[in-house]
Amino acid sequence: MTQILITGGAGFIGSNFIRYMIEKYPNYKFINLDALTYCGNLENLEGIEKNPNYNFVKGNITDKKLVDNLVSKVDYIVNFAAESHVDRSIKDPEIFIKSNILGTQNLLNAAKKHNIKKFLQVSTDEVYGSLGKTGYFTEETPLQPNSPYSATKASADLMVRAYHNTFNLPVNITRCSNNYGPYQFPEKLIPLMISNALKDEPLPIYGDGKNIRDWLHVYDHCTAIDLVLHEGKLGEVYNIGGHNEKQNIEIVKLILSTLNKDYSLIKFVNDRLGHDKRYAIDSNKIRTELGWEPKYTFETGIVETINWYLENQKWMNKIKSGEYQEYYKKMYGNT
Ligand code: NAD
Ligand code: TDX
Repeated sequence: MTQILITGGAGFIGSNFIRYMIEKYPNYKFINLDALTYCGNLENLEGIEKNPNYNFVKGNITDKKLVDNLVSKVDYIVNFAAESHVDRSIKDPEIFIKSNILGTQNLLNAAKKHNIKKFLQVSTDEVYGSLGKTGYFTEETPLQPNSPYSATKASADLMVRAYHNTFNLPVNITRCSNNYGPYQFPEKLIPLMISNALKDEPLPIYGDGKNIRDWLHVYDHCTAIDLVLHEGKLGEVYNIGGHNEKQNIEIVKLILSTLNKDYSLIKFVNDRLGHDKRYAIDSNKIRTELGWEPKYTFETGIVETINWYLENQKWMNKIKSGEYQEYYKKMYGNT
């Protein structure tokens, strides 16, 4: 029976991935290793805990003994575990170095020792840096990370590459654009804006709101990772993106109009330090080599997502009642 270790499975993308895989592969066993940091939330996996093919372990990917023990039991590793928020990395980069770089290296060591069939590193388009008005990130674009977050993700990618080239470790790296969808922590643009709009609170937009991100529904990210895990050529990098470039201001206006709220809720605030101007992914390689196609258009995905947050306000309110309030004050003051 195929056994997969999924790290960071209580976060946004990891929990969506577990839900997707457990239904698609009833003959696989899954171990979810997650430290349950501020954004790890077992409520993202409600219902899944009863599945006999699912096993949750609370622990840190930097824990050598624990990781060695878990990796000895599995065939595959999919590494989602990371500190994932750019703004937090600007305020306090150290934990990013520990979790994103040292944690990945610890997993790689265990993968090498136990002859894992494949190590899949879930990375990001942010490792490529920022684009001007034109052009796309391809897998050959040089790594030029600009934030502490993306610098740690790029470092981890380079370690994964090194373990492949030096030790012949079977690996893949996926680099995806911005995800949106259910169970996203409300520090990220889309859930933050939906949740503030629902409460008639100001919607803080950094700078002029004209920075561009390339948005992909989390479901389509999951199908791409599944494909790379099973069919990706060893040692290769695959970019994942849906050709959905939008300015932040367009997204925020769309959320407000879908919720029948007034644009006067928009509040322009100080820009993010080192704010990358534009991301856009060329996903030709995964489309032509592996036949991946996204299911969602942005127009259908965003409406479905807004409805999910409308129907799951209890989930959101619980998150926002904890340490989140301190974080919000620190980030946005009295916005
Ligand atoms: P998230 O912050 O929602 O979840 C991260 C999860 O990892 C949490 O459950 C957290 O508890 C866990 N975690 C953090 N540090 C850990 C550690 N040291 N040991 C064990 N568990 C730990 O993040 P996400 O948005 O779901 O992103 C998942 C992965 O995908 C990350 O590696 C991120 O860099 C990458 N990624 C995210 C996006 C995006 O748009 N969100 C896009 C491309 C790539
Ligand atoms: O309050 C806000 N106001 C605002 O204008 C927030 C939280 C964000 N923004 C802007 C900054 C970005 O231009 O919106 C854009 C998106 O911001 P985030 O949701 O923080 O995402 P981003 O910084 O683009 O990074 C995301 O995509 C790549 C994820 O957080 C990363 O984990 C992933 O690797």
